[in-house]
Parts: sequence; structure tokens; C-alpha cells
Amino acid sequence: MPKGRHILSICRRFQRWSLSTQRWISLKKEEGVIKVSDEVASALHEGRPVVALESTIITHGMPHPDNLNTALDVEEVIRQNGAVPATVAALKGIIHVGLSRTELEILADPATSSIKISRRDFPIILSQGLTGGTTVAGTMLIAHKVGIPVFVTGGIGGVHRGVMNTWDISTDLTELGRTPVAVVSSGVKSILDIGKTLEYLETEGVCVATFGPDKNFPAFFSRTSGFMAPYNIVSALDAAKLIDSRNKLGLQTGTLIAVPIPDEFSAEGKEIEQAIQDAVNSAREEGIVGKEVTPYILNKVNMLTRGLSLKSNIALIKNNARVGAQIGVELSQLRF
Ligand code: PSU
Ligand code: MN
Repeated sequence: MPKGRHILSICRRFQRWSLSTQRWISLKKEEGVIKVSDEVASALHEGRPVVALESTIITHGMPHPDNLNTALDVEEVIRQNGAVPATVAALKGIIHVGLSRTELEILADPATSSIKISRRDFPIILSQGLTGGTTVAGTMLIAHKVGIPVFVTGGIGGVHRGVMNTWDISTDLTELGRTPVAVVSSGVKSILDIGKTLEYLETEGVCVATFGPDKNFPAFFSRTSGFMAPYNIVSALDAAKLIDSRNKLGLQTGTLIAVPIPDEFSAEGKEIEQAIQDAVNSAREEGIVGKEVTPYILNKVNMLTRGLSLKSNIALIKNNARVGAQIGVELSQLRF
């Protein structure tokens, strides 16, 4: 081996050792609080790509048994694309990173009493030994603690319509402002105020890029929202370089990569828009507030569209899982 290459290889080995030591030291602090599965732990240790997944979508976002089937399918897509899936959730007060099939079944079971866990909920979950699904914010926070740089979901929370009266702004946005994890999602649902959500992300200093040739920020069910993201990237390698550059500068902000729903599943139609409008109105009329708002609206939209929205939802998450895994693979090759 030429001398230069030899030195490079030693440097990389040192970098890998130092990263896993740092991770080990920080995980020591959380011993007994966070349990990383053997599969995820060894992938992290060896510098292989790992992709985090949220679980509020399982506990509060989809009906049974679609929630379980989708969770299993999404993990499979990530494996097929060369990464290790790490679904995050809390079971009896222990935060799990990487779940067994039985654990996924428990979470997906409507009979399990599950809390929706965002950043503010962790102290109660831990101190009272509770079970629940982590939101985008909750999952980002844990992913970062254990050293997982990429996280895949369907849609993130955002600024709600009617925010002037309710002040309802998802913690997902502030988490993106303070936690260096890349979130791959299909933008935000138009149950939210998409323009204000993008403004808020700008305020939080989050680098937002659409994935594809168009800067039009996707609106979950539809490929375009009419609101422009500041940037677009066209490949998993570009996404990995974006994340890597952010890390090189030591920025502690998240990155949002917005992947439009595949064309054949997109529903620009009036039907979903009308259902969203009706669901937002009935949430207000019924006095739904706080963390109940998003699950209430998601469920109502699904009922009103007779499952049409659920089908699109499942298709886009699987597509995001494919893209997220490819980004994870590219990133692990850049790092080592
Ligand atoms: N949007 C969806 N599906 C979801 C959620 C949002 O289309 O399942 C979930 C995610 O877990 C997200 C959370 O982090 O809802 C946001 O909730 P809130 O608006 O209460 O912050
Ligand atoms: Mn809220």
C-alpha cells in the first residue's frame, strides 16, 4: 500500500475508534435508561449504517393492524437498502433503540396503553415506568444520544393552522433547531400551515432541502405545496455530503430532507384537501387541544377518505425508508 493511503487508513481506524469510545462514554451515563439492541449496537460500533425510525406512527398515527405491518415493512425496506433499522420507543420506562417483533407487536396493540412521547414527556415516562411511541422530536433526541445520524419518518409536526389563537407549534421544529440529526420526511401535511412551518424552520436555523429536481416543498399526500424550500439536492450522496459538512462545522442543528411522495400514490385531489379542512374544523369544534390534535386529525382524515390517505401514507413512508437507508449508506462511506 502506498504511504499516503496507509496513513489515511490509520487515521480512519483512529477516527472510528475515537467515535465509538465517545459513544460508549456517553452511553455509560444513560445506562439503565436506554437499551440499544445487540444488532443496532454492533452496527454502530462497526460504523455500519443505521437508520432511526419513530413509533408515534405505530401507537397514534395508524389503525391496527396497518400500524404493525407498516412498521415491519419499513424495517425490511431499510435492510434491503443496506442499513440497519433502529425503531425507537419506550417500554415500561426503558427507552429502546431497535425493537424485536414481539416489542413491535406490543406497541401496535390497541390494548396497550401508550403515551405519545415528545421531548417534554421523557421524565414522566422514565420515572413512572410508562410505555409509548416517540414522536419525531423524541426520536431525534434519542437517535443523537446513541449516535444515529439519519432518521426516517412520514411527515413531521409543524405550525398548526390557526396558530395565532392556539400557539400550537410542534416541538419537532425546535428539536430540528437543536439536535444534529437528518430527518427524511415527505414534508408536512396540509393539516398544518406549511408556509409558517418553513418560516419557523428558517428561524431555527434548519437546513431544509427537497430531494429531487424541484424546490417545491412537498405536502405529504401531494408532491408540491406551492411553498419553496431554500435548497434542493438530487442524490443520496449529496444528502450525505450535506450532513457531513454540517458535522465538520460542528453545527448542532438538524437537517430536513423532504422527499415527495411517489407519483403513482400522490393525491392532489380535492377529496383529501376537503377531508383535511373538515378534520381541522371538527378538531376546533370539539375542543381538541395539545398533543391530541395531530392524532385526532390524522384519524379523522383517514376515516373521511375511507382509507385512501392511509394507503398514500404507507407508500410514502416506504419510499422515504429507501431514500433514508441510501443516505445512511453514503454517509457511512464518507465517514470512514
Ligand atoms: N404527522 C403525520 N403522521 C404522524 C405524525 C405527524 O403525518 O404520525 C406524528 C409524528 O410522530 C410527529 C408528531 O412527530 O405526530 C407531531 O405531533 P405534534 O403536532 O403534537 O407535535
Ligand atoms: Mn402541538
